[in-house]
Amino acid sequence: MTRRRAALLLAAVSVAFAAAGGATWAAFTSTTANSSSISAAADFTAPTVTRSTTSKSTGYSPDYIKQGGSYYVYAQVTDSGNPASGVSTVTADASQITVGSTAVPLVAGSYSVGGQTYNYRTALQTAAASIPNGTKTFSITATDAASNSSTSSGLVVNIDNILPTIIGGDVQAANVTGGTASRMEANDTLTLKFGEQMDPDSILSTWTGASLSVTVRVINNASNDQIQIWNSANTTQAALGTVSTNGNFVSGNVNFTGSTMVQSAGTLTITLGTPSVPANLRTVGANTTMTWAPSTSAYDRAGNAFSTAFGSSLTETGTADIDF
Ligand SMILES: [Ca+2]
Ligand SMILES: [Ca+2]
Ligand SMILES: [Ca+2]
Ligand SMILES: [Ca+2]
Repeated sequence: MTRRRAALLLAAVSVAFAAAGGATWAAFTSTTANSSSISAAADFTAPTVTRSTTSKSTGYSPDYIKQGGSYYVYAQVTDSGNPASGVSTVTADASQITVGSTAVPLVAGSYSVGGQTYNYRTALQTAAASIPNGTKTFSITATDAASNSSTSSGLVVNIDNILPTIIGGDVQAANVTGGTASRMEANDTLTLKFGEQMDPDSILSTWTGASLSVTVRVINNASNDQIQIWNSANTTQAALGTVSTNGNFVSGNVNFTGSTMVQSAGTLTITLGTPSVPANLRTVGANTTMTWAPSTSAYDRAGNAFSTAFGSSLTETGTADIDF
């Protein structure tokens, strides 16, 4: 093909597309004289919603909200094309959560929730006053500057209106393999179980549930020594209330520094670190039955705070046994 023929063909194609009226041409990338084809480049590709979540406005855990609660819809949106024309608008249909909210705009920015980053988020929304427990769906529509549009639908948010209580909870302790039973020591474990998964950020600010260094305080209290969990620096108490050992485990206060705490579903496992005053540790040598009074500051993934409606303290379950 001659250079002139190529130019004519290019012009003809341009006219044809302009007449069709549907396409926005971003650029022509190559028109080689020796080729019988013309490769044109434009953005015919709608943006992609890589991930999204609808989450309460506080804490760490994503994907959960409660009726009447405030929430955001987040999305990570990228546009492609050759070249991409760029994301123009992103909207959410959250009408199953908030009546009438069929096209809530998401604003570009840098957001983070549940350990993920997002580049679009709605303004703060308020869920309907009454939504049954279970799941609801939402969708996200993203449109690029060339008017290509895509919708991700059937996205799920969990509705949880049930307050965590002592029901389903437990407190247990275990002796480290090869350790001295009935004596607190490094690598013994304390297990605190809630009836449902809690938001770790409500227990210690910025905690994600991954293994975290903490200080375990054992407060001498005659024959009912008390246990509290504090942050690594031993300056902020975790919202885990107090465990009463009903045993004489220490003759004076002991801090287990470099202890660790990790979350798995509703269960927190605390592994004791190094005792600050080993001489204060005692071997109880008898069965003990612990009780645990959780904190009402802790809340679940939907933001429901721990409630004392069924009692403020729960008792170690199972057959009477030696602890630690
Ligand atoms: Ca709940
Ligand atoms: Ca032990
Ligand atoms: Ca004591
Ligand atoms: Ca026991």
